[in-house]
Order: sequence, then C-alpha cells, then structure tokens
Amino acid sequence: MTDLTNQVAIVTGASRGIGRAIATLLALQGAQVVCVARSEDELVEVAHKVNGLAIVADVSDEQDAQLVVGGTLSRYGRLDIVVCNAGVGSFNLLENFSSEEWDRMFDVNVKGTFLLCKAALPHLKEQRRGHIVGIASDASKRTFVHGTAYGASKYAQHAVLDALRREARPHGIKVSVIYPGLVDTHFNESKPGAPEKEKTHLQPLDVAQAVRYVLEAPAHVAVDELMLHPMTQEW
Ligand code: NJP
Repeated sequence: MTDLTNQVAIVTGASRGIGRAIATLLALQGAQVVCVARSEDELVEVAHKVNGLAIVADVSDEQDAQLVVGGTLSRYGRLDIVVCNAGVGSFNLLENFSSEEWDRMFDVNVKGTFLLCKAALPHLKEQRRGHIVGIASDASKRTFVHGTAYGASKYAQHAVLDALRREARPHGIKVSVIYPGLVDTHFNESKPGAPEKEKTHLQPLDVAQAVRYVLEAPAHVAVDELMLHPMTQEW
C-alpha cells in the first residue's frame, strides 16, 4: 500500500463539493494539501481545516496553473499528487446553449486539466514518480439529452488523461481517472443536503474514498479507471 503521509497533493475545486471532501480525506491520511479554487473565503476555510495551503486560482488560466505548481513547490519543496477535480456543468438542448457557455465548460473541464498537468509534469518527470487523478464523469462515456456540451467536455477531459497515461507511465507517473455518477454537491447550482438525495446520489465522501483507493494502491499497481454510481441511477 502507498502511504500518503507527508505526500504533497494539489486538489483543484477544493472550495466545496467533491474537491473539499478529497482535500479533507487526504489530509486525514497525513498528506499536505494545497487547496485551489476561485472563492477565497471558502477556500481559506477549507485550507485552515486541513492545515494546508490555499491558492486562489482559476484553473483555466495558464499563468494561474503555473503559479499553483510554483507556490506548492516553494512552500513544500515537492509535489506528489495532482487531483484535477475543478469542473462546471450546465444542461440544455443544443440549440439553447450559448457559445460562451460551451467555452466555459471546455475552459474549466478540459483546458483546466490540460494546464495543470502541463505545469506539474516537468517536476513529476524529474522525480520519476507522481500520481495524477482526474475527476471526470460517467458522462465521459455515455451521451444523453441536454448533455451535448458537458458530455463533450467530459469526453475530452477523459481523452486528455487517457493519452497522458500512455505518455506518463514510462516516467513512473500514474494517471487515474474517476468517473462518478450523480453526486450531492453544488454542481450545476444544486443545493446539497436534501434527505431524499441520500438514496439517489453519491456523497462527496464516496468519491473521495475512490480517490484515496487509487492513491493508496501499491507502487506496482496502476488503477487506471474507477467508475461509481448510486445504486438507484440507471447506467
Ligand atoms: O461541483 P461543485 P462538484 N477555477 O460545483 C471549482 C464532476 N462531477 O464538486 O472556483 C478553479 O460543488 C469550484 O470552486 P470556485 C464535475 O464535473 C460531478 O460536484 O470557488 N476552480 C468548486 O470548488 C467536476 O469536475 C458530478 O467556484 C473552479 C468546484 O470546482 C467535479 O465532479 C457528477 C473553477 C465545483 O464544485 C467536482 O464537481 C459527475 C475554475 N475556473 C462528475 N470553476 C455531480 N456533482 O453530480 C469551478 O459525473 N471551480
């Protein structure tokens, strides 16, 4: 089993939802967590709780991505884990989507993943070790009505990480992708916490446990993909 104690992990989208649960769980395993998102107040609160570092950044901005990696290295002197979790989604018929909304999903979900991996890779390659985890979606592997833009962005994010796995493995770097179904978070302006969602949705902690599982796999084991759904969700 890989021990996460003192491993340095960047978690994007850590201000709420799944990212917040991942940051909290990794810190509980002894990791040093760098929390990344745009909402400063929430982010600082999470970073304080996990005794980690808050870096306010927009993952779709290349300079910000470089600053996240640079800030991590100057604070901790190393980087072991990168969790590309930040994401946005909205759902509508194709003809009702604005091109701005299309761009927003691709900027955060695809370009955000690309930019952070790009910034982190030289360091992971140099140390010949590291683990990148992407939070994609079951919508990375199936299409549905109202899901053209989000699904396209999540298929693309999955493709980026799938191809990167092939590039990274010869350098000793693992790339794992998690594909959750419905999760009870603020996603798409939802309000989490309704009692009926306990059956119909996963909890953020369920996804965080999946991340922990792939990270704790023994050094010789690469968990490439992991999909999880609530029991009630059709797949
Ligand atoms: O959503 P939410 P989730 N730069 O809205 C951050 C995937 N997923 O936790 O910047 C930096 O509660 C935002 O922070 P802020 C989904 O595609 C979900 O459910 O402060 N950060 C917040 O911390 C996504 O990849 C479901 O607004 C940015 C976080 O992202 C991941 O799970 C199902 C940012 C979003 O928190 C986490 O989403 C599924 C930016 N430009 C996949 N833009 C589901 N919930 O049902 C956003 O299959 N963030």
